[in-house]
Amino acid sequence: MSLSTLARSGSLLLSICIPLAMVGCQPKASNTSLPPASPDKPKIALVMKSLANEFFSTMAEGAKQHQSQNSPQYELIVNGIKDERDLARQAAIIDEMIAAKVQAIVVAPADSKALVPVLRRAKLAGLVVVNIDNKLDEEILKAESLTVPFVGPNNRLGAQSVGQYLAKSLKPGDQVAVLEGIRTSFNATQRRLGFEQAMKDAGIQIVDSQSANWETNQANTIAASMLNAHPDLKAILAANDSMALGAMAAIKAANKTDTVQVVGFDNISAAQEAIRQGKMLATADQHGDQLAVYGIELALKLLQDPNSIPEDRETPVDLITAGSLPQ
Ligand code: ALL
Repeated sequence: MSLSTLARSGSLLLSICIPLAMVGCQPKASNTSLPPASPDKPKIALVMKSLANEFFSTMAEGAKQHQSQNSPQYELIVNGIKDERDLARQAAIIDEMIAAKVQAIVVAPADSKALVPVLRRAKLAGLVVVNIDNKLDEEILKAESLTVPFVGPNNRLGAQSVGQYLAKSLKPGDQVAVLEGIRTSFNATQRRLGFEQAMKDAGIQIVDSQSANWETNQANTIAASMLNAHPDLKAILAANDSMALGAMAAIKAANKTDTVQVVGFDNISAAQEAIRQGKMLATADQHGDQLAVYGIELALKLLQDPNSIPEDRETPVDLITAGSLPQ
C-alpha cells in the first residue's frame, strides 16, 4: 500500500492518526487533530520506522484492522518516520506521544541503543512500553534498570534458514557478499550472524559484508561496487528485501542475472514477485501484519493488569521460496 493511501485511509478512521512527519499531524496536547480523549478507553501509540518500507505499512494495516475489530477496547495512533536513520524524529514522536498522554507505546526502535533514554522517559511518565520487531539493547536496559518486554522473531534463525536454502544451490568455496541493516540495530546484527553461520556451515566464503542501512538505493550502490570488486560473486544475502531489490537492480545492470543469486528478509510484495519470476531465490516472512498486533495485545494486557509480569514473546518467522508462494 502506498504512503498516500495509508495516510488517506488513516485520516478517515476516528482513532487513527497517520505519520506525523509526513502529513503534519502533530499530536501535541494542544492539537485538535488527535482523537478526543476518552476517559475509559486507553490510547495506544504504535511507533514504527520508515513507512516508505512496505514492511511497516503492512504492519500499520494489521494494527488498524485489529483496532477496528476491537474498537471498544482501545484507540490507536499510528506513527512512522520517513528515513530509516532518522532516530531524532522517532525519539521526538515518542516525546509527543508522552505529551499527548497516551497510555501505552508499542515501538519498533530504529536503533537498539539510542531510543532507550526517551523510552525511559515514557516509563517514568507511567506509560506501558512494549518493544516490537527490533530488540532494545539488553545491557543498556539493565544499566538503566528498565524492563521492557520484547515481541518479535528470532532473526538469527530466520536469516540462517534463508542462508541454508541458498547454500543448497552453491558449492563449498563459492564467494558471496552480505548487505547488512543498520549496525546498531539488534535485528540487523542477528541476521548477519544467521547468514554467517549458514555460509560457514556450508563452507561458503563471505568476501564482503557492508551495511546499506536497510535502504534500496544504498544497497544498489554498494552491490554494484561489490560485483565490480568480486567478479566471481555467486550470491548477495540482504538483511531485508528493500536492500535485496537494490542488489537485484545492480546485478541486472552488471548483466549478471544468470550467475548471481539474491536472498532477502521480510516477504514484501516486490520480493514475492521477484521470487515467482526467478530473480530472487528466497526471503523470510516475519508476519509484519501481526507483529504490532501481538505488541498491542501485550500492551492491553499490561494496562488491564499493571501487576502482571511482562514476558517476551517470540513470534513466527518462515522461509519463503518459489515453492511456498501461491502462483
Ligand atoms: C527491521 C524490520 C525489517 C525492515 C527493517 C527496515 O526492523 O524487521 O526487516 O525491513 O527494519 O527498517
